Amino acid sequence: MTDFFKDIPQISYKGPDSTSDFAYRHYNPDEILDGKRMEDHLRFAVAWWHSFAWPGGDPFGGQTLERPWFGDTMELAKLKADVAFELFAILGQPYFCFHDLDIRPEGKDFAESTKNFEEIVDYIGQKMDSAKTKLLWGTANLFTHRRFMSGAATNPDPEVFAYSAATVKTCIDATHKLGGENYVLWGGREGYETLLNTDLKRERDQAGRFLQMVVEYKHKIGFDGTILVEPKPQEPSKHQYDFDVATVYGFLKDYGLEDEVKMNIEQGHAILAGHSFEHELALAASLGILGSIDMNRNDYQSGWDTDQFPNSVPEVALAYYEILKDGGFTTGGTNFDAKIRRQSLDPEDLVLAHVGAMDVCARGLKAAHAMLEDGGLENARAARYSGWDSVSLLEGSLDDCYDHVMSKGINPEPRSGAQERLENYVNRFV
Ligand code: XLS
Ligand code: NI
Ligand code: NI
Repeated sequence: MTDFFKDIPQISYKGPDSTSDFAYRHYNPDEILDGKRMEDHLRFAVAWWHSFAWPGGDPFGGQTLERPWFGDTMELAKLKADVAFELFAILGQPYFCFHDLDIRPEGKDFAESTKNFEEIVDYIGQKMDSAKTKLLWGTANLFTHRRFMSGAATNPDPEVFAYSAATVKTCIDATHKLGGENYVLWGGREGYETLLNTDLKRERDQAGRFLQMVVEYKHKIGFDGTILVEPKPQEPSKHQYDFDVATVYGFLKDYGLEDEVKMNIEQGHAILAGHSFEHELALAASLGILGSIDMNRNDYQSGWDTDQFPNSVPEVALAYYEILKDGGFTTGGTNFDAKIRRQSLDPEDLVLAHVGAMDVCARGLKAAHAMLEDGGLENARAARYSGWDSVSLLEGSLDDCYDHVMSKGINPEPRSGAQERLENYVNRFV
């Protein structure tokens, strides 16, 4: 045991009337919704990078958080892992997620970085043997080091492509070894700064081949987790190739990957792309590629990817509504790709950020489940489209539509979309 979280109790469900800061008021892991435990619906994960590797900097100032494990040695990386598993235990968290760079010190070259990584992966594997927490997904950090400044898969330098592919191989191996249920690719540098020096077509083809290699490797080693792409329109690059769900779907189709790859959809990224979170989720569900979520919001005033923990039940409810309607998570889950604010210095701030977010998600899930059970939205939607039940226009032609209108003297009357009524309906549940 480290003493980082000393005096912080294990968090448990105390019910909505509890006034304790250190209690779940709504997240009750064993509560059954639709025949499934709440924990198994939500599948929460702690993000290693924001919770343990982020120093608290912003564009105008450096580190604010002091952590005894900050530094570049293997001993400190192990201390970080010890503290991480203590947080997982305090929260009762079923999952975590990591990038290679979050868990190991950077070595002097690829071989040393890989050696460090494999050693710490084994260390984490041992900790997992006696913990309940499992790996939701692993990923490679192909954006922080200066070698990736012009992209990873989309770099003009083939040696960076190779370095990135080699890194991803080690990260899939680690994810497989730790029993991870998904593998994520987010292309932070897979975009450009200026078109003046960029060959769009070539870069997109490189990214397509890279993703094919990932899928080929997954099958080669028998990794049966889901490969997930995480869309984001910009930041750090402009015009990222994985802009949003629709863009990524077109990309997957082009490279024959639409049955192999699903989406990890982040709330904040959806907002950056000019969408709502539920739009991205509903679209992915309709395309059969909804995989997992990063449940972190942006500051709506600043317009940046501020990675804040969720705190709006109505928003979260609409997101889980789409997820439940799609049948719920299979290998995916709810990752808190979220960081505390840079003034939140205390260990308990990290705990309470997760506690609050988990309660918000639990309330959202319960509201979503109740709306689905009640069926009000689905009935209204079915009624709105019910005219289609008695016609077969889609099998016909323009001529058939012409004959239909002429022969029946059709003159369509507009009908109300009833938006306010449906908004009022949703507000009954949240
Ligand atoms: C950054 C992304 C990143 C991915 C994992 O904006 O959200 O954290 O989730 O690389
Ligand atoms: Ni993000
Ligand atoms: Ni993310």
